[in-house]
Formats: sequence, C-alpha cells, structure tokens
Amino acid sequence: MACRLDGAMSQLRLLAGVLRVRCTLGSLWLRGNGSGSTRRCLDSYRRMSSSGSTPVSPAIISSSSYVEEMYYAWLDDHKNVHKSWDTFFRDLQASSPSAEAGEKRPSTLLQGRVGSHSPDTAQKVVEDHLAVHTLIRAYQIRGHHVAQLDPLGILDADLESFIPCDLITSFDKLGFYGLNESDLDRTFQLPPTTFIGGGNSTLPLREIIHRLETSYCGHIGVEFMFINNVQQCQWIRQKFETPGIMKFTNDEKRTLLARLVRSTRFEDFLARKWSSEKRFGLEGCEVLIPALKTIIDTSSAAGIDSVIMGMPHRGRLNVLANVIRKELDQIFCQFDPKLEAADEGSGDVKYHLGMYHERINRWTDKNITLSLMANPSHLEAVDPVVQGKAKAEQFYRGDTQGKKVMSILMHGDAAFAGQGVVYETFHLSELPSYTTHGTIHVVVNNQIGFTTDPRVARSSPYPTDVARVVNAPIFHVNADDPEAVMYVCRVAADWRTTFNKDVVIDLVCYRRFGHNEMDEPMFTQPLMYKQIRRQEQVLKKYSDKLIAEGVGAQQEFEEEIAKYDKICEEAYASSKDEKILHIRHWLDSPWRNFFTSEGEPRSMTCVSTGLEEEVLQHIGQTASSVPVEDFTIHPGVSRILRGREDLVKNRQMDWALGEYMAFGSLLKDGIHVRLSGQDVERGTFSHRHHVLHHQEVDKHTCVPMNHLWTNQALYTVCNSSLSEYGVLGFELGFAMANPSALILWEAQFGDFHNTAQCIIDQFISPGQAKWVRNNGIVLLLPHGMEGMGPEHSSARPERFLQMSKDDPDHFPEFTGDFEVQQLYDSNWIVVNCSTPANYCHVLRRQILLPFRKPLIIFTPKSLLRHPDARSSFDDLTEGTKFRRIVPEEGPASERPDQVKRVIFCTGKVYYDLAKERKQHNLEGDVAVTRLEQISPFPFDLVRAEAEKYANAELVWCQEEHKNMGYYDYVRPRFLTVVANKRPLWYVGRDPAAAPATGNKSTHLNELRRFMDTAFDLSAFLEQNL
Ligand SMILES: Cc1ncc(C[n+]2csc(CCOP(=O)(O)OP(=O)(O)O)c2C)c(N)n1
Ligand SMILES: [Mg+2]
Repeated sequence: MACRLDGAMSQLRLLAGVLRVRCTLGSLWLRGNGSGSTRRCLDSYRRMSSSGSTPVSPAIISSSSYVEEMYYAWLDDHKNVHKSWDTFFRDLQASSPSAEAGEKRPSTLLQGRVGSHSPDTAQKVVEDHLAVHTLIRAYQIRGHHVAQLDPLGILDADLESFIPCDLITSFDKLGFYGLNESDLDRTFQLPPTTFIGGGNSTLPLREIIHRLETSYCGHIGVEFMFINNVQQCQWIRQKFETPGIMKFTNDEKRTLLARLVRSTRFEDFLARKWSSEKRFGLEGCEVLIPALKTIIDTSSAAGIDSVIMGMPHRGRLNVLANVIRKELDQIFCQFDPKLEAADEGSGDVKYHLGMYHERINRWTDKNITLSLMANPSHLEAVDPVVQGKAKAEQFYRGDTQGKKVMSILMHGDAAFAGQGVVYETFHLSELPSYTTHGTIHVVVNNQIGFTTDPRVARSSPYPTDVARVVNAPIFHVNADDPEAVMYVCRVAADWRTTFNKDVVIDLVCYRRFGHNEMDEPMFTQPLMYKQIRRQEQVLKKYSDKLIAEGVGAQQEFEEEIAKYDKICEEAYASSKDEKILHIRHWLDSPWRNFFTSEGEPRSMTCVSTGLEEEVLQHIGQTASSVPVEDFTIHPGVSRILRGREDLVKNRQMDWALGEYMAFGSLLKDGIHVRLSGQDVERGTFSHRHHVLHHQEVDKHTCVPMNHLWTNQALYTVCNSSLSEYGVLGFELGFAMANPSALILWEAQFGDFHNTAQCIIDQFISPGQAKWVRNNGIVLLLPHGMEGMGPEHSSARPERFLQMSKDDPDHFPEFTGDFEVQQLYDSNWIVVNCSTPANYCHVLRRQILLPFRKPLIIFTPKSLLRHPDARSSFDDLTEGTKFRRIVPEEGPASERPDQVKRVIFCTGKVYYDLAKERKQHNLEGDVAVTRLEQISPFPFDLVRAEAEKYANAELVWCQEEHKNMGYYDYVRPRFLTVVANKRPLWYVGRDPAAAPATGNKSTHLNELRRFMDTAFDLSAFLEQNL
C-alpha cells in the first residue's frame, strides 16, 4: 500500500486515473477532438479477431472476395451465415435503394452504405464491423480491469495497474482495431452478443464505447466471460448492458438509506458503549447489511423461505442484529463481563455464536427462516458445514431444485483466497449428492487481512478467482456506491433463481479501524490509513446524495437516526435486567420435539438395539440379491452375493452384512441413512457393493438397500469428491438438520481424517460445549496394522482419545443407567468393534439414544474377510445390545482364580491374540478381554473383569506403537479402576515416530515379538518383584 502511494506511478496508471475520472463524467473525452494518430494495426487486429466471437478467421478477412462469398451464401439461405452477418446484410439491403431494384451484387449494395464503389471499401466496412464487435467483446472480457472499484481510490482491485491494450482509454488506442478518431461518429451494426443498443441495432462508435464504459468500467466490474454457456453470458450481458437498467424508485432508495442507518449506527452504538471491547466492526463495509437484506428480499420474492448463512467475525454482530434480527438486548448483554453462563460447557465468544430466527420478510410479506451457523475462529471452516446443513434441509423438505432453501456464505478477502477449504467447497457445488443448487458468496473485500497486504497474500488478481473453477460469475462492486451494490445483489439473487448456480459478490471496501478495535493499523498500512481517515462514511455520502436528488430531507434522515439510536438505548437498558447468559438462546439448528422444551433428553435410557429374526432374514436376503429384473452384474459381485446368501442361510454375518443389518433396520423405521466419502459405494476394500452397476447399460445402477421395504426411508450412498475437510464438514452440517437420520462419513483410510482435522478439533469434539448443540455424525475410520506402511495403517486413535473429556482419575458413581448417563456426559464416543454384530448394535444405538453424540468408529480392513470375524444372528436378535466390552468367555472364564494374566485389548489384535494363545495352549491361563467402547471408558465393566481375575496380571496389549493407539488413554483409567493397587503391563510395539513400518518383514518381526511377550508368563515377573 505504502509503495503504491509513495512509489512512482507508472504512466499507464496515471493515464488510467485520468481516464477513470473522464469516464465518470460520462466519457466526455470521446466527444472532444483528440489527435487522429491512428493507423491500421492489422496484426493485433487479427490476433483479436481470432479470439473474438465472430466466426470469421483473420485469413479470410483479408480476402477481397470474402464479403461476396458471404453475401451469396446469405442470398441462398440466410441461415448459411452467422447471425451477425445476417443482421448486417439485412440492414444493408433495407437501406440500399439498389436492392429494391433487384440489385444483388454486394459491392453495389455497400456503395449505398459507405459511399464507395470499390470492393476495397466494402472490405473495410466488414473489417471495421468486425473490429467493433471485437472491441465490444474486449470490454465484456476485460472492462472490470479499469472499473472504479476501490472506494479509497488507491488500490487496484485486481492488484495490477495495467490497462488492457484493447480498451479505448485514449484515441490512439482505436488504432489497435484499425480504426481512428474519424470513425467515432460512424454507425455500426451491433452484434447479437450485446445489449448496449437497447432498442437500437446500430449505434455510432462513440456511443458504443460510452455505453460499454458505463456497463463495465463504472462502479461495477463484471467477470463472466469465462463461463462456457452462451445463454448464461447473454443473461449477464442483458443485466449489465441494457441502457438505464440500474434504476431505483425513491422508496427503494429510502429503504436503502434506512438500512444503512441501522448498519452504521449499530456499530457506532457498540463503539460508544464498549470502546475497549473487540467486536470486529463492519465500519468501511456498512453496506454489507443492506446487501444481505437485498439478497434475502429478492430470494424471498422468488420463493425462498429458508436461508442458511455462514460468515466470519467481521460484522457478525451487525448481521445478527440487523439481518437475522436477534434481540438487541441479547446481543448487548454478551458484553457484560459479570453475567454467568447458564449452560454447561465452555460457551463461545460473542462473535462466533449462531442464531436461528423465523420471521416475516417485510418486503415480501412472506415467512422466512434465517439461520447463521455458529463457527470457530478458523476462517472458512464453516463453509462446507453450511452447505451440508442447507443440503439436508432441501433433502428433508423435498426441495430438489433449491427453490425453498438456499445458503449464503460470507468471506473475508484474505481468507477467501488463502483457505483451501473454499476450493473444496466450490467443488462440491455441482455434485448431485452435495449441490445446494447455488450459493451466493459475499466477500467483504477490505483489501487487507489482519496486517497483510493483498499483494503478498495471494497470487491471483482478485481474491475471488477461486470461484472461476465452477464458472460462477463474479460481480466486483465499489462498496461506497450503495445503489450499485444493491443492483449486483439483485442480479446475484436472480442468477441463482434462474440458473441454480453459485455466484460471487465482491464488495470492494476498506476497514476503517485495525483488525479489531484495539489494533493499530498505522504500524503496517500508514498511507492507506491516512486515506481512510479522510474517507467520509458511506452513510453520509449516500444521505447527501439522496438529499441533493430531493429523495429525502435532512430532517427525515436525522429522525431515522434518532429512531434507531433510541431502539439501541432501550435495548441497552433492558439488557441490564438480564441476570444470566443462555447460550441455548443462540442455537442455530433447533430440533423440534426431540428434546423437552427445556432442551433436555426425554429419557436417560436406551431401548434394545436387537432385531427380530425375520427382519434379519429379510435384510440378509436383499443384501444377497439383485432386487430388479434384467440387471446384469459383474461375476465378481455375483460371487460376493452368493457368499452372503450362504452366510444368511447359516444365520451368520460378516462385516458388510452387519452394516446392512444396521442401515436396513433403521431405514425400516423411517430413519434416513446417508453414507458419504471417497469410494464408499463399493467400499475401499471392495466389500460393500451398495451400488450395483449394470454391466451392459451405461449409468444404470441399482441400490438394493432402497428395495427393502415399501415405506422405508431413503438410503443415500454417495462417492464424494477427493476431499476430507470439505466433505466431513458437509456431512457434519447435514447431521445438524435432523436428529432422526444416521449420517456417516467414511475415510478412505483412517489416517486421511487428518486433512479434516479442523472439523474434528473445532466442531466435532467441542461443538456441544461451545454451542450447546448435539450432533450424531459417525466417522468410519479404517484402521489396523497390516504391513501396509506408515500411511494407511493408523487412524490415530490417540488423537481422538486425547480429546475425550472423561476424567482418567475419577472413578464414577454407577447410578441410574450408567451406560447412557456416561454417554450423555461425554463429548463423543470412540469405539473399535471386533464383531459385525457389535458394529451393527453401535450404529443402531446411535439413533436409539435419547440424545446425539458424535461416534468415532475404527473399522477393520483384513477383518472384513476374516473367517473368525463373523457374528451369529443370535448376537443381533431381540434383547441383545451393544457390548461395551466383550469379556473372556472361554475356559479361562470358568476358573478365573487360576488365570495368570488378563490381556485387555481392542479391535483386530484380538484375533492374533486368540490364535496365539491357542497355539501356546494357554487358554486356561490367559484371559483375553476386548474393549469395544474405549471412550467413554467402561469403568464399571473393566472393574468387574479385573475383580474377576483377582490373581492375574493385568496387561494392555495393542498392535500400535506405545506412544500411539490407546495405551496413554487406558492406562490411567485402569489404574483408577484398581485404585493403583495393581500394575498395568504394556505389550505392543515400541515407541516410534512413524505410525508403522514400510517393511513387511519388520512388520512381522514386530508382531512376533510382542505376541511372544503377550504369552510369556514370566515376562513381567521380575518387574513385579
Ligand atoms: C484458518 C485461520 N488462520 C488464521 C486466522 C487468524 N486470523 C483471524 S482474522 C485474520 C485475517 C482475515 O483477513 P480477511 O479474511 O481479509 O478478513 P478481515 O478480517 O479483513 O475482514 C487472520 C489471519 C484465523 N482466524 N483462521
Ligand atoms: Mg480483509
């Protein structure tokens, strides 16, 4: 910034400045007498033509017979030539007296037009027309580069001071097109790809340029010509080029002013009352409030009745107050440091809280629900969450086209360009199972990120370039021109209604104060801030404008201000009556009727998760068959289905069948199930096959799970884009909409969840504590040490366990239904099931619980096909339930006093231990007990097991390295269980930096070594002494 002001401005930039001023004055310069130093510049012209919209190639243009050829072709059939030629020849014919006399030679016709008899003249007319068409196109493509977007007038919104050489910013540039000043008053036929003519099909060149400047180089810069859809481009051209299209009634102007008053005075009020509090005010972009309201009004008129919004810190309180209409006293009391929180949990700072509000839209008189999602500090993390929530609302309301529910995402300029999740979210926007049918993005582009200048914060010209990947039009607008802002907001809302695609509004503004109100911006942006200090508030500028136009009087304006100030003062007074803070008043996603009116669960028990035999049989049969006629499946899939059939006959199930039982039975009860993630339809390990593909008919698929029962809920299974952060965020948002749905995200391999760490750390683990909202999302994380190398082995259980909030040193009281109470008190549930039946139970329990908690499941890889990792239907029939631990049930359990060692473990290693124990013939000496639910820790069941084997050594065995896996979590809890009176011995891999070795033989050696220790009954004797 400093550089820009201090440094020598380039000639071009100076020129641009001058031209912009002239441009504001209505292109007066074009009407003056410039020097006519133009000469044909055919080379560059040819370059231009080849990228232009006209179907004529430069080589052809140079041929003198070309026009005649075109003309004769046109005479044969008007459709033989491009539309522009058709228009041209029609006009020519209409205006030529020789045509009436039956003359058909083009040169003769052209004669009447340009006053020349020579074929050369005819050729020049064509060339000049083509040149003008190219010029029009140049403005459509590059006009935004010279638009006056920066209210401060010191920065180029595209970070470049260059002026495209094909925009006519001085007379001599006409030469670029082979035109000169004398051509300015010549009339040219307009191509069908412009609307600048209004009702005219021809205009003088001077007027053409003037109108193009008005459309593309004023306070709005439109980027859209990269869109590969002619209809969409035409739509935008029509919206910005039609003369006089940007008109507002006096009422609309007054409403706009009133909204600016609220926006501005709200911040002023907070600044006055709490001058030393951080609030991330909107000063410099006050227009955001009327902008959002315009988007909502226009969308409401088009039928939208639910808007889900996500936004960062800046202006958030203002949006809550003046867009969502949160009661002002509720906002003000958040500033009171003495108020205590009524809710459990950490709560959150005021500029992160969400809100949900149903109201009447005053402009349309229709009902509208507005919700702003709570979010963490992590910028842009909320984007996919908002999209998921919007998608879910659309899904459950049957709004398949997004005509009722829509999302709006707000962004800061630095974060929009810098955060990868923005890109991931854009890439979800057009995918069938993830689209929300168009999101309106609003960027508060204050041309700074904290203290960082945009020139060192991004490599793209604009902060919005990321949106180009999905062909979203981008409307840059000078935020100090409220009417221009309102106009683009209307167009953006209309765009979404018309095309159901994303659109971006880039509000180019400034930040009046530092990053927050306590920050000193002069340290780093001295010159920018000198300019900002001189900058008049947009409210003042706009009110002056309206008063000058006679739309309102000074007194009216002052009354409007006084009225709002009074509202604020009254709310402030009543905020003093608040005695306590209720975070639950800030809930962004209420679940009607799921909790009591006080927000409590309706019970503290969980009904049985077992299933009737006939339900198991029915699901098993569907899972083994192709439920539609004439559908050819792959022979490999046939084999898998036959295998399932055999299992079902024997009342057995493997992992895939266990999952089928869970999903199928929930669907039967009307519970929507949605499984999303990379390659989940087939399953990474080719075990699932939830979508069958016809082997001869393209795109013909069958989802047997949707053919289970006539009145079942829908099963959604969808392969996602190759994203974790975006997709997990999306599914989390989806799970917020409805408690009666099982929403699962599966990682390709468990360790890939770390690229979605922010969603786990900021939303899933602490979400309820911060924002008092439940979420029942399920994470399926394939995990297991199988010699596949450092990656693909560990889903990092230690990370989840470290964030579990149950106290390792506190032995709980087992009152009521301890199992359920303990789940209720936890922040999430972490399990590693060793049997398909238990996997099925835990999935069903997730929905049958009277509250929702995130569920993290470490799922198997080799166990998917392990012949021992099967369950009998008996483990799933009525009366059965999820087993938090599976105690030793073999010979050792019959003579517990004789048992020398109890090995506690979890997951797949159990099968290695069981096999090894058999080989060592130690089935009576060593008990092996499985922890299926690791967190919250089953203190009660572990104690029972430890007490049962009172004389035995207690061992924790895991296949993970010692500094990973479960050891650090279980150890202190075991010691609490035994009151520190018995040691817990560790058996497993040594500490390591990488989660697993890349060498197969090392892997097997490590396994061998720790298996030997596990069954070496003297291994710990010495230490015991
Ligand atoms: C992911 C993430 N990284 C860093 C930060 C710290 N941070 C807070 S605001 C901010 C600057 C944001 O700039 P911009 O997106 O332009 O928004 P503005 O504050 O200018 O409105 C930074 C770096 C954060 N909140 N989130
Ligand atoms: Mg910024």
